[in-house]
Amino acid sequence: MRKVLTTCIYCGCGCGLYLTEDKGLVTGAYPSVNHPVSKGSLCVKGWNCHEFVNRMDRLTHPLIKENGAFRKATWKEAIDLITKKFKAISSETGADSVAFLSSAKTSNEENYLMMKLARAVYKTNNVDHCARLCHASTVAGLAATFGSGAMTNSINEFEEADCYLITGSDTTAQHPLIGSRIINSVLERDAKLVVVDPRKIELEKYSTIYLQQKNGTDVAWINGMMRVIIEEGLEDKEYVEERTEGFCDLKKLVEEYTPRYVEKITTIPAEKLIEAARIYATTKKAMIVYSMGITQHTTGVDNVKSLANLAMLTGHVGRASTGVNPLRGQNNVQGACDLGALSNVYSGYQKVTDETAREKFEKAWEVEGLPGNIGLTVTEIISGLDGGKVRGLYIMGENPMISDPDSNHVRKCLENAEFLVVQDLFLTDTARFADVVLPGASFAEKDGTFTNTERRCERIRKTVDPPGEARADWEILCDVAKASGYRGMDYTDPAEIMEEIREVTPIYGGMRYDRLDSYGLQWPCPSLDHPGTPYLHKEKFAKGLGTFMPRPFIEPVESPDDEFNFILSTGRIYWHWHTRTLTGRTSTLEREAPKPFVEIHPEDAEKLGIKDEETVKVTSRRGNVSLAARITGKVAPGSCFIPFHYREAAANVLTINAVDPVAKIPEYKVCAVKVEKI
Ligand SMILES: Nc1nc2c(c(=O)[nH]1)N[C@H]1C(S)=C(S)[C@@H](COP(=O)(O)OP(=O)(O)OC[C@H]3O[C@@H](n4cnc5c(=O)[nH]c(N)nc54)[C@H](O)[C@@H]3O)O[C@H]1N2
Ligand SMILES: Nc1nc2c(c(=O)[nH]1)N[C@H]1C(S)=C(S)[C@@H](COP(=O)(O)OP(=O)(O)OC[C@H]3O[C@@H](n4cnc5c(=O)[nH]c(N)nc54)[C@H](O)[C@@H]3O)O[C@H]1N2
Ligand code: SF4
Ligand SMILES: [Mo]
Repeated sequence: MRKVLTTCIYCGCGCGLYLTEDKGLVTGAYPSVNHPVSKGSLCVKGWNCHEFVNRMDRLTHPLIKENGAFRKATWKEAIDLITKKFKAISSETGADSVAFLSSAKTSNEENYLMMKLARAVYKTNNVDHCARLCHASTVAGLAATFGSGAMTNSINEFEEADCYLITGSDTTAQHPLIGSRIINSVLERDAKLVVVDPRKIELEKYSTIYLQQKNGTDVAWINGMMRVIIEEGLEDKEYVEERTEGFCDLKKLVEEYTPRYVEKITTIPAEKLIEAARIYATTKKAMIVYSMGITQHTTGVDNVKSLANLAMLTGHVGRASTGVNPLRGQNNVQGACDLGALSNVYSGYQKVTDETAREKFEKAWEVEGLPGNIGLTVTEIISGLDGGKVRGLYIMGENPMISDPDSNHVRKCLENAEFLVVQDLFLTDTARFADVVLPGASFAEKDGTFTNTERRCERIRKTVDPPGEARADWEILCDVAKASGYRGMDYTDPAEIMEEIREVTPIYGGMRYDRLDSYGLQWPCPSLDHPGTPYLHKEKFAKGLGTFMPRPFIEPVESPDDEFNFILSTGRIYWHWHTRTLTGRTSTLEREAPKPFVEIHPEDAEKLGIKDEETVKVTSRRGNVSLAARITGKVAPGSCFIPFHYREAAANVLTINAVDPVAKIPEYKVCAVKVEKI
């Protein structure tokens, strides 16, 4: 059996694993022992990440829809049709009538090419991807306060921290190799663990103190903690003085957030808030860890800024085992952002609105007239299909029919799309609406790089050939560019694409393939002799002084009322991945979690006369789903939780398409529903 070192396709931990190959098939996966993240372990998804690769229902040929049905097509036919349509649309109604959705499942090189195709060939900044649904608020909030939107510290630094403040991250389920480091620290080194989450997650069992807030009230408790810290003189005065600006404004704003006032908004008992604030402020090496519970709100950017304020106030940024650590979700969502698959930036976060940056990319790509207007974001692109603002859409490796908010609205938009291309491994619910479907090669069938949550850019390696005529995304994108008349997208392999990325992207300047060979390098890595950067903002912040950005508490857009009297929150479980395209085709995972459910508190179940596992109907202003009730004390009375993995009872039928005004991220974590016995 051949063994090939590569990187896990699932979460942002970025574990290093070996795929085994026998007679042209991937037969298994097992962990690298020396890899700095996996260190000989994987979670259950990693151990089983090879299975979907071999499934018989992989897409193996391009498909073209004719009279409502798909037929097999040749690559030439499919690509000619795509370029003909895209060119016609863009010349008829302008460059911004076409749009591109890139993919955090694909490689850095592929994301770079997707944004190059949109910008250099089709002259539009309408290119975006699932980071918009995920950590867009982090990128905006941390860039404003610290000057860089990335996780400040590294995964191995979790092993040395004295305190963790975990909020809105179900760490053991969604980032298992980070979760296990936290548990080990608590059990073996007596580290303190503060958990703030509306739902009793696994880590609650290990916590020093647990605060259960009402969903969507984070700014209030964070401001409250800062008030306690200032009142008790626990702030790091020297740090605030030397390294930050705007403290007076912060002090003034948080004055109002007394523990009693915060209790009224959040339901967190005042004494608990005070105790938690003391623990975080007085430990030397304290790490803030957060994820979607903080970002997926109409106040997502405010939430992130507030956490950044808290960390600066206590001097917990710029040292090992401290910092503000947004755990990035998809295997390569960090990389997709770094490489510019976002509507406002080129690779390396160089702004499309900056004339110097535009000139630089015009020169590098040998084109003229790169657009300077910020493009449309994911939900704006999808909404734009209805009404014809967006007439042509090219989706690579995303499944918005299940993952975007308000599915009934999404369905209408996809139905009304004038011309839709979907490039995926499987015929997804989104692909069914496409005019052209292109078969991509999976992570096991191509070379490239992924960048994990700690900014580590690491290799993926081809282990087997793709099935049928499926091809690597980078090859397909190059062919589309060529057929569109552009000569500047011709590469022999991903290493050559990385050479171009290095030239135009300062933070990736030193990422040459031979240097990434064993376990990768962490950006910023500006030159070939640079060793990479484990933690950020060491002597000064990326932007010089860190800026306090105090924010007042604002209610979520939709709160419970007499009719829709429950708060619904949506998220994930350990066994499944997003729209279940991959994990639903993996027998062990599917066996453990085969069907959709809604978590309801025992008190509510009793009031409604609902028994465990009984089918119930959950309705919001946008639609309804029927699914099994799971009665559990994990959720608070008056709230319920549905994982969004299951197309059979898709949580997004219920969610609201309201977005943060700055980051444009949807409020997946709060909407109002009613729950009924059927
Ligand atoms: N098994 C598995 N792992 C995954 C994924 C997957 O699909 N499956 N997806 C990956 C991706 S892309 C991402 S982005 C990450 C997401 O990882 P997480 O963010 O950890 O996952 P979620 O389940 O979305 O939500 C996290 C927590 O937010 C809490 N929460 C809900 N509302 C609020 C609130 O108002 N405030 C606060 N503070 N917390 C709240 C929930 O109770 C939950 O515990 O996971 C990654 N890892
Ligand atoms: N209600 C609710 N909705 C949510 C969230 C939530 O918490 N609640 N979370 C949001 C978040 S954080 C995220 S990240 C999004 C995720 O939303 P999506 O990105 O839409 O979800 P995935 O299921 O990961 O879709 C990835 C697709 O890529 C395909 N794929 C895998 N590898 C490759 C490849 O190499 N090439 C190509 N071409 N395709 C490939 C897979 O088959 C799959 O169809 O969902 C969001 N939606
Ligand atoms: S922790 Fe994440 S990267 Fe590691 S094996 Fe599990 S899913 Fe893969
Ligand atoms: Mo995500």
